[in-house]
Amino acid sequence: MKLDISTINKLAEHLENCELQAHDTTKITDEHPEMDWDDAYAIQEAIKQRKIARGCRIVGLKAGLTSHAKMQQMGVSMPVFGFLADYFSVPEGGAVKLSELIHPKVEPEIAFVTKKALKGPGCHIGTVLAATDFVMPAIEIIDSRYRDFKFDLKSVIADNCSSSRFVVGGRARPVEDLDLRTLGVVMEKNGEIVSLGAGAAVLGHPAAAIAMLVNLLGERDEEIPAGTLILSGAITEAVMVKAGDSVNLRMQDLGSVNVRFI
Ligand code: OOG
Ligand code: MG
Repeated sequence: MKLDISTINKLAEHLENCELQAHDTTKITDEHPEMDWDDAYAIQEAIKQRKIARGCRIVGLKAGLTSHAKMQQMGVSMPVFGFLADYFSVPEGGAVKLSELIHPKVEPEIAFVTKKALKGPGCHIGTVLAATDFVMPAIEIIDSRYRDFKFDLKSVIADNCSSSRFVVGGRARPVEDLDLRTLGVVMEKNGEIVSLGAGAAVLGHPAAAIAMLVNLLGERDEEIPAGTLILSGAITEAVMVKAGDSVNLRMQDLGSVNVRFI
């Protein structure tokens, strides 16, 4: 760690205020180029603790930058993880208020819900599949607090990986009868196709993103409990949305999920 605890808390407060007040900021590594990976996750953790202290529940986890499409779009090269708070959850078919966000984008993702605890090291696709209760289609709404979505990995980790809202829906299905690699994904905005893909876009197999997350948390001696919702990361590039837009995500064998922006 390169930053002291008061700097970590100050940066957490700053980034969380940007989130809660929907205003953007310059990336924090501009002022703190010395910060390291542990500092970045410590800031994210401090944001989580601020929310818990205010009575928020943490309802899940997310992996991010797990596809080449996303890494290329954001100019970064390594997956990251963040947390999901209760108020991030939008009901299926629900409306997201743009006044609460800065510059949201939507991403098509496969959501996993676990039925057994997972702990690294050594977690692999097989462990993840054996511990998965069911998968569901998810639209993640990301909203980087950084101006123009311009950031580096440490800045985005500190900013809880741009987490902002998510919608899960469609059909919840156990993984036994699904090939998550060839699972086709079609996302439409206002009736026009804006992204197409298949599960394999995420690290070759979406369960590999969950395994990566489990192993990263294992380095901190943390386990993921049974019953956890985990977003495995965008299959395609994220797509900008504005007021009046309506987004539909269809996944092969998993039905569809919708969200509107007002
Ligand atoms: C970082 C979050 C990326 C994903 O699914 O890849 C992410 C960002 O692009 O702002 O959620
Ligand atoms: Mg995402």
